[in-house]
Amino acid sequence: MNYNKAEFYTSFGKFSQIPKSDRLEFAFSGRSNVGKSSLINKLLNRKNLARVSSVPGKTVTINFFSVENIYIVDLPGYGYASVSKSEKKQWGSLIGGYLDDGSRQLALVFQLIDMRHPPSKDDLMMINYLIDAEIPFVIVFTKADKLKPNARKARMEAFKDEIPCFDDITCVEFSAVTGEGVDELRKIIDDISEDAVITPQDELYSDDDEYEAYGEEQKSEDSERNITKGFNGFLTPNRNKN
Ligand SMILES: Nc1nc2c(ncn2[C@@H]2O[C@H](COP(=O)(O)OP(=O)(O)OP(=O)(O)O)[C@@H](O)[C@H]2O)c(=O)[nH]1
Ligand SMILES: [Mg+2]
Repeated sequence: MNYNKAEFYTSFGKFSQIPKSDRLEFAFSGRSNVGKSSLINKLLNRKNLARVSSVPGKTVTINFFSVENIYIVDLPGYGYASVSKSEKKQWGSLIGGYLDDGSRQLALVFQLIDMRHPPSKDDLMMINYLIDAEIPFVIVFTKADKLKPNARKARMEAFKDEIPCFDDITCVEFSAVTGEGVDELRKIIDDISEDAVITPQDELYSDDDEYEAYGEEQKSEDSERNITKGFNGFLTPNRNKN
């Protein structure tokens, strides 16, 4: 994939406004200020395509960037203390609506966690949500440049106990300052995009009842084709196994 070919596509503050798409989507999730926009800029080789905020909580929209035949999706950050109740509600319906939308081809979520700190309550809620919803995800530990080697080692060791199903989750250590981890992220996206079988939009089911009516056999056939549930490398961990 030529990451230099990225363009800003569109931005939405309400889930209902987001147009359907036939493209694979790679979404970046994490608390406000964790470095989502900085990571996307690094990934796409641009200084300020995804705006980096000095004030946390600035990105309250879902922003789509187009790279060749995929979309990179910058999700609004969570966990910013001083947002109002109504803003929180808007955030919830925006993210929840997006992640729950069975008619999109969400290939993978990159869940960002600040490497310097234990995961927040909201981070853990997100991770548990992704596991329970069977959404394939990778954890990216950000701001790696801010830790000295020993502190970094200690933090990475601590994450093993702090994050559920840690052993089954693919993790990438990243810094937007040094560029560490960026090749790894590109490779993950490239590998999925190359292997992907794109399901045409009109064959995706957004109505669960209609989906049920197809019966189990058809359903499993569908799920093999629908890569949102079937990409082998990053299947979400099975909680029952642990
Ligand atoms: N040292 C260092 N600073 C970083 C890194 N990534 C992001 N930052 C800084 O952290 C702050 C927040 O970065 P953003 O990329 O705007 O974070 P965000 O997750 O997009 O935040 P919201 O849009 O509010 O959700 C900025 O001041 C960045 O310069 C990194 O890898 N290393
Ligand atoms: Mg941002």
